[in-house]
Amino acid sequence: MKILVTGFDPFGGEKINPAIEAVKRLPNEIAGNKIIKLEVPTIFYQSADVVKKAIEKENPEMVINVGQAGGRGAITPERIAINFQSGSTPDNSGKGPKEGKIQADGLDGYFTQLPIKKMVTAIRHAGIPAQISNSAGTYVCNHLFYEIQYLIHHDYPDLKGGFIHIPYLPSQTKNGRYPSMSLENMVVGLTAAIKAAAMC
Ligand code: PCA
Repeated sequence: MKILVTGFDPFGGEKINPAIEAVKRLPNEIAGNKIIKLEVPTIFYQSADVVKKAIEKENPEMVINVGQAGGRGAITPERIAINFQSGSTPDNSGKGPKEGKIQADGLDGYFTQLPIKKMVTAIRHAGIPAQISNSAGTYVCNHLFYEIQYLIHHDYPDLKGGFIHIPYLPSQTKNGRYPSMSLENMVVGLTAAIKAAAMC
């Protein structure tokens, strides 16, 4: 199977985003599945355009987007993408989102096609904290997750899509005010999650 794995670039004044750092360090093959890695700009609409182009070009069977969720203490596969965007932090274009629906004719929400329970179990078996998340927020991560789900439901019915949020790196914890995870553990956890997803 061909799996497209994407990671966001740094945003919100951070110098680093663990998402792209961890994605870059994934093996090129996981349990016989080819891993295609892609950096995505943290920009509403543009992020989805970049991923859609990669889907057209590579025609993967699965797409997993990875983003940073500062403040979380575990690797968190997301259950649902919601048709709403808002947020006061400007994206990397310097603008905030236009608050409201992402797609006027889209469903209120789309559930991931990925086996998130099995992925959480696999990450934990690898010794890394993990739990299901029921909200990817309303910022660029949920926007991308929703746009890819909308694409799947309209144009790619056989494509499986999902989103994984990861914690801050130790260097980003603002003097220990937030939990963090080492890059090595993120790579181990994501690899276990991808392997579990590909087996279903
Ligand atoms: N996290 C942000 C956007 C980019 C990223 O890595 C989010 O959770 O929306």
